Amino acid sequence: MNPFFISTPIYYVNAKPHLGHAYTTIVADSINRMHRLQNRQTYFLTGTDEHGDKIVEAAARKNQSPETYAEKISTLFRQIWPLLEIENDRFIRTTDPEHKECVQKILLKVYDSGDIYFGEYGGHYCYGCERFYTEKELVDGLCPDHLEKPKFLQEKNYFFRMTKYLEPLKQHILGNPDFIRPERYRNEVLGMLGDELNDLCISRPKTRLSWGIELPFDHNYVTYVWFDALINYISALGWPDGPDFKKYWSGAHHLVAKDILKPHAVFWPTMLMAAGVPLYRSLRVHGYWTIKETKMSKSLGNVVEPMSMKDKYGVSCFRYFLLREMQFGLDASFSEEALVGRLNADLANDLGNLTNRVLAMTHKYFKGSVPVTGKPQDLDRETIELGLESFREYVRLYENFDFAKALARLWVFVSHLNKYVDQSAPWVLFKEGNADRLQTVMYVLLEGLRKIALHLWPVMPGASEKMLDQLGVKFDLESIDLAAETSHWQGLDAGTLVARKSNLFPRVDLSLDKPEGSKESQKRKKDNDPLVQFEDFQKLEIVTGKITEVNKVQGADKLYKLRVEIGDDKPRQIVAGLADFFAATDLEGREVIVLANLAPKKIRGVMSQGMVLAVRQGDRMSLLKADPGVEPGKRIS
Ligand code: ME8
Repeated sequence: MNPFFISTPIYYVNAKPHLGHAYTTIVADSINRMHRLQNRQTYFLTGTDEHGDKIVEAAARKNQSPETYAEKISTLFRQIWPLLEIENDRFIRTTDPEHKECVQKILLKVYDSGDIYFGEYGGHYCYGCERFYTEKELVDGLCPDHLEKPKFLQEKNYFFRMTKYLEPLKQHILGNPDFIRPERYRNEVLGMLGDELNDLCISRPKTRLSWGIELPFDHNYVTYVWFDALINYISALGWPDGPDFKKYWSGAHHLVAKDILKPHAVFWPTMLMAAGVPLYRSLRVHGYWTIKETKMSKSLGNVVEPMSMKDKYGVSCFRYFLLREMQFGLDASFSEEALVGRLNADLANDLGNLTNRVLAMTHKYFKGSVPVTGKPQDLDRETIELGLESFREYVRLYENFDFAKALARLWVFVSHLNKYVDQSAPWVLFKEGNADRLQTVMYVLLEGLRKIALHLWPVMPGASEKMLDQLGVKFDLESIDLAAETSHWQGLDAGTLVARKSNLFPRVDLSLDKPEGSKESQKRKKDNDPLVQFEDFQKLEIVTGKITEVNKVQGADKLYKLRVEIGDDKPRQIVAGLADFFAATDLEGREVIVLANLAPKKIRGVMSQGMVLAVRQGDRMSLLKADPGVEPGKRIS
C-alpha cells in the first residue's frame, strides 16, 4: 500500500485561527487517522505562511516587528491544534531556515533552465490576496474576495514562464480524473486554462517589501509570497534527497478551500513541472463555512472561534458536527443551533442512548460481562450483514473525502441497532428465560457498538477511545485490522467486563439548560431586559466616517452602494436605503456616523459591511454627523 501524505494550506499569521482553519485541519487529521487505522504509513503536514505585505501590515498595526508578530500568531496555531485532537507530523513555518534554502534552490533551478525572466508589468494588486488581478477577474472593479479596490501597480519584476506549462497541465488534468476533486473544481480549473492566463510575476522589489525570501539571483528582490508558500509542501519533506520526500511525495494529497484553488491547481503544478518535480497526486477542494450566507473570514470580521465551541460543547461533538454538516465541496452554514441539533439527535439520542441501554442491560442480565454468542437467527444475521456493509461503505466514502455521506451511512446502522433492540426485546427474552437467544442479541449489540466506536476514531478520537474503554477494550492502533473488522462479527471476547453506563454525549438544551439563579439564567434575563446594559452598548462600534463614492445598486431603486472611509486603511462598502432622499452627488463627501461592527450581509447580491445612521421625519431623511473637524474613524462614546 502506498504511503499517504496529506497537507493543509499553511495559514497566514495575520490573525488568530478561526473555524475555517480548524475545519480544514480537522478534515486533514481525520482522513489521516482513517489511513492510520488501516496501518498505512502516513504523513500529515500543516503550518504557517509568514512572509508578505499582509503580515507586515498586521504587525505594524500592533507596533511589532514582523518576526515577533509572526512568532506570536504561529505559536497560537501550534497550541490550538492538539486541543482539537489534531495530530500532525510536522508544523512548517516559511521562516524556517531549511524552507528558505529550499525555495532558493528551486528558484535557482528554474532560473538556470531559462523559465524565469526580467520584465515590466502593470496590474491591479489586491494586498489581501497578495496577487495581481486582471480587469476581467474584478467584480465592479473590486477584488471578489476582499471587496476592496485593488491598487494599480507598475514595476519591473521577475516572471515565471507559466504559460509554457499550461498545455501540459491541461493534458495532465484531462488524463487524471482524480487530480482535482470534486468534479466542479476540476471543471473550474479547465475553464481557467481556457481563459487567457499570463506568466506569473514572482518577485517584489525590496524597496516596496523586504519581509520575504531574497531571490538567489538578485539581491534587490524578494520572492512573491505564493512562490515561497507553495514550496512548503516539498521543503517539509526534505526535497530533493530527503527520505520523507522519497517515501511520501508520490502519495501526496493537498487539502484546500476554494479560495486558493488557482494557486494550487495552476501555479503549483506548473512550478513543479518547471522544477522537474513530479506532480502531487490529488487536490481536494472544499467550500466555505458561512454565517448567514456570508463567508466566514477574518477580513469581514464574522469569525467563530473554534476554542469557544470546543469549550462549550466538547471537542468530539465539534469535530463530529463539522464533518457531518458540510458536504465536502459545497458551502455550509454554521450556527450553534445546528450544532446542538446534531449533538442531541445523532450523538445524545441515537448513539448515546443506545450505548447506555446496552451497557445497563449487560449489567442487569450478565453482571456486566460480555456473553458468549448463541446461534444467530434471521433478524440477527440481517443486522450483522447490514452492519458489515455499513462499515465497508463508510470506509469507502470516507477515503473518498465524502465525510458527511460516510457518517450518514454509519448512522443508518446506529438507527438500525436502536430498532433491533426494540424488535428483539432482550427484557422479554430475559423474562422468558431464553438464555441462548438473549446472549446472541446482546453479543450482536455489544460487538456492533465496539465496531462503531472503532470506526469513529478518525472523527472523534477521544470519545472513540473512551467508548471502547467502556466496552472493556483498550484502543491499540497497532493491533487493529480494519479489513477483518468489516468482514466478520467477532472481536469482543466473552467475559470482558463493561462499564455500567456511558455519559459521553449529554443532551444540551440551548434555552433551558441552566437552572434559575445561575449566572447563565441571570444573563438570559438580562438578554430579555428592554434596558441596555453598559457592556452591551460598549459592543457597538459607532464611528465617524466620510462617504467617498456613491453608486446605484442594480435592480433596487431605493438603494445606494456607498464607499465610506472610517479611518483605518480599509474603506467600508455599505448598502443604504437613501436613494429616495438624496441624489448621489449630494452624498459624496458627506460626513456621517457609521455602525461599523454590524454583521456583514449581502443585500440584493451586494455585500454590506455596516450601517449609516440617519433620522427620518416624514419624507425627509437627515444624516447624523459630528461637529466639523472631527476626522473619520473616531469612536462615539
Ligand atoms: O490562503 N470556510 O492562508 P489563509 C472554510 N497562506 N475554510 C476556510 C474559511 C471558511 N470560511 N476561511 C479560511 C492562505 N478557511 C495562504 C495559503 S498554502 C501554500 C498558502 C481555510 O490563512 C481554508 O483551508 O487565508 C482556506 O483555504 C484557508 O483557510 C486559507 O487560509
